[in-house]
Amino acid sequence: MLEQEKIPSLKKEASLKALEFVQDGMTLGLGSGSTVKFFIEALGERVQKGLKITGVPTSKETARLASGLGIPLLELSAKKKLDLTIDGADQVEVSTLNLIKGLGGALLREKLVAVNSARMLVIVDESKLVDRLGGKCPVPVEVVPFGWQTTVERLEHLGAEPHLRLGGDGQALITDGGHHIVDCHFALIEDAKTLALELKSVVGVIETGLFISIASTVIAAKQDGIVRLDR
Ligand code: A5P
Repeated sequence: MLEQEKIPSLKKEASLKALEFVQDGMTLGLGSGSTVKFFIEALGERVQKGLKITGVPTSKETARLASGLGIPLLELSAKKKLDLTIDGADQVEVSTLNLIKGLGGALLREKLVAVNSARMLVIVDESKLVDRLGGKCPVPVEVVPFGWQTTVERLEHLGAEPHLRLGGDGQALITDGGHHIVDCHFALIEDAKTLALELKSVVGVIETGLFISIASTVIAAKQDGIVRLDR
């Protein structure tokens, strides 16, 4: 049984392991979330000691953190092919390395940066590893604010139990891209690839938090050690 208080130190362990994948001269996609925060802090220390890398941030929050640590940054539009993206995940399906991402709200930029990278390295603690995606973890779906209520109805027709995500102010959350997020609850997802295509075809949907065949490697920190999974 994984105790909640052990999770931060496992996130940090996975992050430090990810540093081993970083080489001088690389352009790195910098993910978002509490796990990657540990990675970016450690990367910042290496940069201050002379490591030469450039980062492409996946959120305004990551950009703020990384630039504050002296990590040189570029926009994705300035560097279309990245060497490696390092990011967290909300769920990792162990048999496929398909992911659910976006509980932190940055899924659109995270996916754009990941698919423009030669490799995507995912860092997680063991609580994120699952046999099947879905269940208690919703699939975040980024939608256009215009007429979002109608998009929600179309999502319901796909079998989702959708909930508009609210921000701290109780209003609909606005993403870095100016959109809303609808958290779609499903039972365990039998065929994540098909569901991703179906969700993507809904009018009003911009992107989904289902990352299918994108992750190359997962580093999972478990209480009894670190596990590496490759696709
Ligand atoms: C951000 O939008 C998400 O995709 C995060 O990568 C994901 O939620 C993992 O976050 P934590 O590392 O905070 O669990």
